[in-house]
Amino acid sequence: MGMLDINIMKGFIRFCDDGWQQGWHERNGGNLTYRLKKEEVAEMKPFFDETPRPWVSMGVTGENLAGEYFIATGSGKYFRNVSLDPADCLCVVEINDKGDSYRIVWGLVNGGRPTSEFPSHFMNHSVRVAATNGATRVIYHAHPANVIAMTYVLPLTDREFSRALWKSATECPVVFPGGVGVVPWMVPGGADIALATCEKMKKFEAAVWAQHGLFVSGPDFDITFGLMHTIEKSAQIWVLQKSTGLPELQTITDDALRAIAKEFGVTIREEFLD
Ligand code: 2HA
Ligand code: ZN
Repeated sequence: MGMLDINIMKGFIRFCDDGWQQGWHERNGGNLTYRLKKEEVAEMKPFFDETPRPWVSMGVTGENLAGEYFIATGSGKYFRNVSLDPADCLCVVEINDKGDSYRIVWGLVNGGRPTSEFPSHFMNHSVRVAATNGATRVIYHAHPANVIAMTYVLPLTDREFSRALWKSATECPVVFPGGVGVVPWMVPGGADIALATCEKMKKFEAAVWAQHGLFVSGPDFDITFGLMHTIEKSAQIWVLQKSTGLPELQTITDDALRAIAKEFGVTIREEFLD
């Protein structure tokens, strides 16, 4: 029995592998973090390092995440390699009691630090935990090609992207009835993109990063991976449809979106409908 036999760690590794298989993680692209449950931390504790590494200030504060533990992908690590050598590619970090610093308690055995987007992930966990009464545990960033392609040709508004995605596949209004937010192009890895994403994530569970990728959140691995997958599949249909060059003869109407929402008992964001 070791760290890699623990179910939640197996799930994290499988998630990374699935993202790689989908083609969303060229080179070191993308990152994943999971906020551990108390009982999962207890299961892992016997395998933590005897001496935790030093505290590292994050430059951002999430008071509602004080004392929490996260599994995170490592900065510069490749999703392609995670399942081959999890202890080299991943880490578990503990957050201090002020919610402004982390320290590594397991993993990254050959050195390194959590993902370059850790401040972004951390702040977005904080915002989503507040927005969902503690339900959110997963934040996931990937580079799915069709979502990125859309950001070159559609106006970068929440409304335009939500409508285009909802209308490209019938399941979309059920899977993300709240729609998606859109963040304009920004330098990755910094505080600015973290703050801009947080603003969107107060309202949405997913945010498109123009000319870069997609950022999603959710309560567990299945739902979060499924959200990334559903949005990218819809974007693929949108791109394929436009690529035919043929005029659009029919689509899912706004009233049809309302009807789907009613049938499936979800609240679609009415302000985005005509
Ligand atoms: O981890 O995807 O946005 C590499 C990235 C940064
Ligand atoms: Zn990225």
